[in-house]
Amino acid sequence: MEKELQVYIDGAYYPKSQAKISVFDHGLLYGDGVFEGIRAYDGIVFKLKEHITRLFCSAHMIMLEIPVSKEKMTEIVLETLRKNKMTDAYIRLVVTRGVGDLGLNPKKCPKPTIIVIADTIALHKSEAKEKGVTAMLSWVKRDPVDATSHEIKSLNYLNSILAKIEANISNVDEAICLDKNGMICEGVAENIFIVKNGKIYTPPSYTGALPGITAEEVMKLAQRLGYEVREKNITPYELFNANEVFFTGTAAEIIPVREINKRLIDNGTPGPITKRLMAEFAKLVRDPSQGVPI
Ligand code: PXG
Repeated sequence: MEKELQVYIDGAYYPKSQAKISVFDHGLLYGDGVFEGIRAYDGIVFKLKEHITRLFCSAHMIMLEIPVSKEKMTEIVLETLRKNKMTDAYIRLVVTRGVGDLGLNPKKCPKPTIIVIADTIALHKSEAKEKGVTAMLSWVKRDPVDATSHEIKSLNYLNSILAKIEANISNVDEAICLDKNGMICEGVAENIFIVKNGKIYTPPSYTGALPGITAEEVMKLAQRLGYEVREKNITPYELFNANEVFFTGTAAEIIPVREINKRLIDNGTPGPITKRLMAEFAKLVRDPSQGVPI
């Protein structure tokens, strides 16, 4: 039998089947906690420092004091990968408010729970990368920045899940959320970009989108390749009439979008700038200078 995954919980490792936390944990009872999704490629954890920084920023916003330092958290992630002898992995880092009572007051939770799972990544079907995915604008508006903003990578993902359910029941691959002003915001777990007349645009984070680490890297990459990249408000009209549309995210990497609400994006095949960025990004994630070695 294959050896079970070893999961880190609060200082100890448990086989996957034994990796359990209390039903009184406020991460479960109230979605009170923060997380990161990180990837390792060929023994290098891509942008680990950036992910750890974002985890601590999310925690700072919800006044959750992570009981270990950033250095220690980095070491826990690396150690979990070593324990599982993994060089290519999807890493889920979760910090919850911890165990409390049946009341939402976080004051009643003395000790946050830290969980690190290193698993294999379920890659998108290669068809998605070659042909692009279908998507729909969902009726679910992204929570604005003065609400439970997705700038915080919190355990509250119902906003995205509601949108994803609409995509599922409409038989499309992905959903796109608008902000409360009707501007394009982001996918359910991806940032979004459009290409128009050779220039690249993405919505600003004040639309309520998560400041994606992949998006940031793709913007820098595109600039290095000589493209103009701008953050700007994007209307549904501009989205439907873009030359190219693509999503970015840790799990998705770069995925072309071929159709939105039954409107083809250009001729419905991945465009040249998307394809070039995909090829260059595939090299970037394997560049040892872009991450931390396991
Ligand atoms: N927007 C949202 C709302 C996200 O949750 C992104 C954008 C892309 O951000 P990064 O930093 O990954 O480029 C995300 C990322 C999962 C999973 O298992 C979710 C994400 C990433 C990895 C895995 O659902 N969300």
